[in-house]
Amino acid sequence: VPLKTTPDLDHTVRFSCQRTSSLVCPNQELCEQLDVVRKLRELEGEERSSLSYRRAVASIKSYPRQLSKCDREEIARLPNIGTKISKMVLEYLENGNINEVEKIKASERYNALVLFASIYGIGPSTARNLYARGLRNLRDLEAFYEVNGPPVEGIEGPQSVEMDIQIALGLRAELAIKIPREEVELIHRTIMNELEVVQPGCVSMIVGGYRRGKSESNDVDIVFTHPDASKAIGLCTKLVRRLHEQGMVTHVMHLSSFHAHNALRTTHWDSLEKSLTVFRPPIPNPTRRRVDLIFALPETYWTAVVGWTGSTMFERDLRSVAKLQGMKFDSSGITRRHDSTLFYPRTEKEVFDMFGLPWIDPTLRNA
Ligand code: DGT
Ligand code: MG
Repeated sequence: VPLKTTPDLDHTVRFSCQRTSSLVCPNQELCEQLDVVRKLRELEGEERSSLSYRRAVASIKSYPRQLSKCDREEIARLPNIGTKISKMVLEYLENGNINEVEKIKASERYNALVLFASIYGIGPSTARNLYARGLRNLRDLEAFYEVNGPPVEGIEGPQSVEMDIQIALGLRAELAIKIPREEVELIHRTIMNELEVVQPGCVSMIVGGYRRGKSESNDVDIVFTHPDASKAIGLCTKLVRRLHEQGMVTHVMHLSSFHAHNALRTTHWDSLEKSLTVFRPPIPNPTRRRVDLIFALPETYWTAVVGWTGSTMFERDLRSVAKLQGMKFDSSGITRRHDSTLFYPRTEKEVFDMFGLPWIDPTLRNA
């Protein structure tokens, strides 16, 4: 039975995990404009400033109706919006655009950094280094990383970040194509059929943007577990091997196994085993897709589901709320800081209850 969200959650509360944020909001274009500044600041390594814009955009995302230039007081009441950003908001409401945003969008540096950082493995600082070396476009990137065609298939996993980048760059044209919901579902069904062969009785959920209602995704994120913990361990590697044998997983971008979640408690293991793969759906003329497979132990399934449903801003605020309560939240569990007690919610709702948060439907976590 789907849980119902409190319809009128206060949009002026501080953290985005206490509010509802729909996929498309009444002030969508304004949010997209401010997000350009957020992105530039992030690419320039100005984390604090970037976070201010991210928070401001999230506040506007939760505002329930379209803002107009007469709404000065309403804007002043929105959380996380300071003088500078509120001026930009008013500029947009007066003129329909923001001068600073127009300048950023027209700049060669911004466009090159956005392009570079769109390649898996290239973060902001690498992007800036590449720009400083004089690289400007895709051809420059391909020449720099010596990419001339699709990468050799195999699941050994890259030995270096450069190899990650080479794979992502070699497959860029394919991986840039968005995945419609029906195909996300087909990929999920296909993988579950193969998993049933490897280990019967697993359960799973499609998470990420798909679960938040996006009509098209950049990748497919799936969280798995098995009710019997002893059967869940090591499954990720087995599944990836099987999918590779069936010709479906062509590359592994990153493979991590169990590692410590709480460094102070060596007895507890991060129960998330994950594999970031390139997947070729068994359909005519397939497009290769990025598929993230995340394996949790049964007791951490629900924190993994919450942690991988997103959005990134929602997750960030969930961690902040947890921290204010002396707790640590991440995808692999909830820990009380002072005595390292671990908590294992048995439903998704229990994760919210644990932090005194209202239930927010996944489709309203688009902060
Ligand atoms: P997209 O771009 O259409 O795939 O949109 P999303 O929202 O599915 O974005 P994605 O796939 O990058 O991430 C899904 C959520 O999973 C996101 O809210 C943050 C979380 N997530 C992504 N990568 C990691 C990771 O390495 N560790 C953990 N714990 N969470 C992650
Ligand atoms: Mg995703």
